[in-house]
Amino acid sequence: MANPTAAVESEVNSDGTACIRIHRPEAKNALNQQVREALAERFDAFAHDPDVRAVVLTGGDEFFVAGADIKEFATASAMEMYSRHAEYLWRAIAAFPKPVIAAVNGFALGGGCELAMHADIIIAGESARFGQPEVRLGLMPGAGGTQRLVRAVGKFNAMRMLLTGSPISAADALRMGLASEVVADSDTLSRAQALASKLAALPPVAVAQIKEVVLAGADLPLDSALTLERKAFQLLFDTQDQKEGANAFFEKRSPVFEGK
Ligand code: CO8
Repeated sequence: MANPTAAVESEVNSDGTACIRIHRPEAKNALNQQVREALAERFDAFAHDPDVRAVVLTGGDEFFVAGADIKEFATASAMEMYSRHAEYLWRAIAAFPKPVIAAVNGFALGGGCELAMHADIIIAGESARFGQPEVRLGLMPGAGGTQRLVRAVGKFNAMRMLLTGSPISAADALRMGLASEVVADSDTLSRAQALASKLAALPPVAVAQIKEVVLAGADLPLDSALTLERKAFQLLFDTQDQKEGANAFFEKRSPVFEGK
């Protein structure tokens, strides 16, 4: 892949998609500070790159991410953990305005499961295992695991995962709503890329508004969320892409969306 940055590699494709790959096989892709900084840097860069309309996030064919790097916090004090301000790095991914598709084969544990939950769509290979094992280390999730998981799978599924630390299979993740699709391991990345390519061809302002309203609205009272939706819906009538979409429909041709 082009643009290697430490253990995070990325490439931008001509179809408007980008792929970000974590590549630290010696530690099962564990998220050390260097990987987290590189991830934040890539997401920041792609947020501002008009040639990127959708991102695939992967760890490769065999494992996604085995969590935060345990070596980096085994002996850390509370003030050391506080001073690292990992939340600034996670925020770059959480606030990323374009669709993110996680392609997950193998383990997505701890910070790896939390990273997958930052995505908008999760394509899981049959080998995928999702878990929040922090409790077994005398810890708890610290990057959204107690909050995003319960919102995704509900209290009783989330509590079982969080309190026991036991990972779940791809099939269980699909059943619970923690995966969007399960495919053969050999198809995970290509399926994610095909989906990203489809999203990249859609009107980017509408796509971004849908993502923003779904995420922001989920934590608002219904009336406020519906107001937010209505305002975003109205905003789209000022885009050229909305006119292009309607015109192409009546002219029985494929629309060409320019993000304007
Ligand atoms: N951190 C550091 N090194 C790791 C990690 C990790 N999370 N996971 C694996 N490694 C290393 C191993 O130490 C080993 O190194 P070495 O070869 O030098 O001994 C190498 O990767 C290969 O690992 P294994 O031999 O254990 O490989 P297996 O295939 O037998 O097992 C597993 C793979 C099941 C993934 C196993 O390695 C494992 O259980 N890993 C730890 C999983 C875990 O507990 N993750 C949660 C970490 S805590 C966390 O994520 C908190 C998040 C908080 C938010 C972040 C805020 C900073």
